[in-house]
Amino acid sequence: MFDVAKIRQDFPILSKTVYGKPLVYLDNAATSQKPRQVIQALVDYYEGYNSNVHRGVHALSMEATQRYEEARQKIADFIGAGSSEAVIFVRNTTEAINLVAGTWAVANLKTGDEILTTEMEHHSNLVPWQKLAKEKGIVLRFVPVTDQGTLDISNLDSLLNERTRLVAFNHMSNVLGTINPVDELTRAARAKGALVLLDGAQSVPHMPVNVQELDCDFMAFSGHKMMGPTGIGVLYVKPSIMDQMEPFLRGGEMVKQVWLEDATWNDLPMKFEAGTPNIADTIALGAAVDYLQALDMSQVRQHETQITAYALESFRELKEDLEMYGPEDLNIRGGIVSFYAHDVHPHDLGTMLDREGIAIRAGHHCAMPLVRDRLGKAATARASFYVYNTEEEVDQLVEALKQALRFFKGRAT
Ligand code: C6P
Repeated sequence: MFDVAKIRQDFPILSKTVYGKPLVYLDNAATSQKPRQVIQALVDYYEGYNSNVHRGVHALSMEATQRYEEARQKIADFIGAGSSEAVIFVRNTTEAINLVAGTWAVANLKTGDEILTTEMEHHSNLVPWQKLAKEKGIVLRFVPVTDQGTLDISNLDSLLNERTRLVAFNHMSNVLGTINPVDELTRAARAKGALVLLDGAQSVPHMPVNVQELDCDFMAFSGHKMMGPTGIGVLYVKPSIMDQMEPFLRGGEMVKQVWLEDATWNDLPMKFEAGTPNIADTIALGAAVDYLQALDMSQVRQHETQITAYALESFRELKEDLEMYGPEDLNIRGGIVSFYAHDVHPHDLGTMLDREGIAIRAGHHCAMPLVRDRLGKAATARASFYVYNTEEEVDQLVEALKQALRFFKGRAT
């Protein structure tokens, strides 16, 4: 059974009060909270076997290396990568996508080639491609977003052609909560011989994800959104493609032989991990994966679907005052609820909710082309859920929203 009360006990921060009110943490799409098990993994490393990896012959280094590589294997298993060699450690989703843009794309794309992405991307999956487009004369195309907050894939034929080399899109939108149709997009990409990059920042923490079943070539995600520490992220690369990629950063660790004027590269995936890696946080991400595996990702998804259904239903009584975004169909909707109150700026709303101990995010969510240009708002408010959130917390959110709306409406008249 999915025992939320028991889960909550694993997260020390959830017993905190903010302005004298119990913390209601609804900013999980920005970063998740960390269970004791993850925090303890950090303490264990620093207190018990802190040392560098892949270098020493001493006991501490061997233990650190073993645990670091065990974490890689856990993560590979978690996303169904088939082999731990397919997992490259980076800082976060942003760095993972930059790695693909700076290596595979620089080497393989030429003037006139095209990249298809979407109007609902996080800046991380736009700005690296813009750089490439400007420097190499690559054409960017965008799948539009419907009024329901889904991708309009009805005109894929006109967006894809023989020059399309990459289709890069998010698995789940961080603004709309939309779970995108990977199958359709991947099939269409394959038909044109294009590779597929999935931004899994919002999907990997919240639902079962199997990169081989999804048939993507690259998948990027961040540890800090899935109960792991900040500063550790993952790039999955299909091994046949990684084999042909040049290194991203150069220096120690990623080399096999070095002469004064030349060098050869280390085995995969170390060829892509230059310098001393983020050892403690990698091992702690392994602990986060253990925690999620024990919960069972299908159960995680089911719990969040329930909370989202409850939130969408509860928000109905505010429908006169709010504009809501994202699909209603919970089969294609994750635990993200973005909204805009007609009478209150999202930042004012965020500040008022904060005074009630409720943490939401207000802003453009690093998706300006979607929020500003497609939704027509400078900012939205966003509540995002995780395994420890409860229906009572949704009630508290709705109650605080009502209060805030009453307050601002009173001032407006
Ligand atoms: N979205 C949010 O509040 P980093 O910052 O590299 O760990 O993750 C970037 C990123 C990439 N893609 C998607 C879909 C994301 O949601 C994010 C991070 C956070 O929505 C911070 S802006």
